Amino acid sequence: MSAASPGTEPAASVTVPARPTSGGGKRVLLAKPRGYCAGVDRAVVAVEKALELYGPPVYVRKEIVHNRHVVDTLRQRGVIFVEETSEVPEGALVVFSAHGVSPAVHEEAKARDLRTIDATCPLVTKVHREVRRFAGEDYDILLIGHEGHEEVEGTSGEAPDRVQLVDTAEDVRKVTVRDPSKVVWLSQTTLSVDETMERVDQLRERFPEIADPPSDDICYATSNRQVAVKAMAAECDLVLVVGSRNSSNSKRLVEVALQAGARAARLVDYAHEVDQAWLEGVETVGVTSGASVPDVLVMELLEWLGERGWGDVQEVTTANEKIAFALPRELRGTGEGARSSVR
Ligand code: 10D
Ligand code: SF4
Repeated sequence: MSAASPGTEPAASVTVPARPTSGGGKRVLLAKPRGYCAGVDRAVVAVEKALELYGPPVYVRKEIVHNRHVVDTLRQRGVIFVEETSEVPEGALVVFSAHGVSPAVHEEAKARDLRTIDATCPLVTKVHREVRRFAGEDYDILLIGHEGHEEVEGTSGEAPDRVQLVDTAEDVRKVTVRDPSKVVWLSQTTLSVDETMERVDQLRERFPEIADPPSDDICYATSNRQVAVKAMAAECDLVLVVGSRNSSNSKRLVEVALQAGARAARLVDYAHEVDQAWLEGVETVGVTSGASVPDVLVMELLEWLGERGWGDVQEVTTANEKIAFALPRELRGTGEGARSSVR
């Protein structure tokens, strides 16, 4: 992976405050960057704009992003979430989620005369383009990703005959290609950077000529959040990651925290889900959140911790993110630069 992700300024220096040496050492280390990425903010704004311009109901295929609070809030405002476009009434408006959809889904929507807004993150679209390009050049594409995840379903759908999903080490052992000199690996955007590199090493042992993606597929937000949690993990007795169970990048933060030396790590949607028993004997609590998580949920967790004695909060900054994306094409000119209100 590249040293600094695009749209990111590395912090001038990263200081992880040392533990207090004597008594009353309860403290919180708060990771930065955490929470909303540019693709999530754009997707949530797209739904808000659709509600504003066309009024409810607005249909959204799948969860716009994998966060319970975001989905529940938008549902209360008049969004109807569906699993498939076949559930959307003919002629109605449907938004495609940030995770992207296959060309077959676009075709189905067209056939049913649906009006569409495509909120696919531009960094996911970039991987779709790579699949089309390598498939066009007749490569076998080994897509590293998690089975059943919406993003890989959309990405694979660009060239189902050429893409094979590689999730586990066992998948690497089993996969076969037509011509080992014409094979490339690509990946889902929200994977563990370290685990992916392990998978790539295993693939390279089997296929020494395997080509790399033209640029990193794991996105800046995923890798920055992992770097931040890694920086503080070894100092933490417990890391609390705010995020939903179906959020790949949030779940990866729990794993990365544990691998980087946190004594324990847990995923919670809300502060009230924290079990008091997790805090027994704990001095340093690390806090971070996934790329689909509004910061208000992190603030509520800090308040909850503060009420229980963890009021000393120190931010550990490993990078400053500067990236923002233009609205989906269908919404251009409807007020650029807006930020989502579910934050
Ligand atoms: O599960 P996930 O990490 O891919 O999605 P989530 O909605 O939690 O975060 C945003 C990431 C997207 C839309 C994939 F690029
Ligand atoms: Fe885009 Fe990365 Fe955010 Fe996914 S996690 S929406 S790829 S910026």
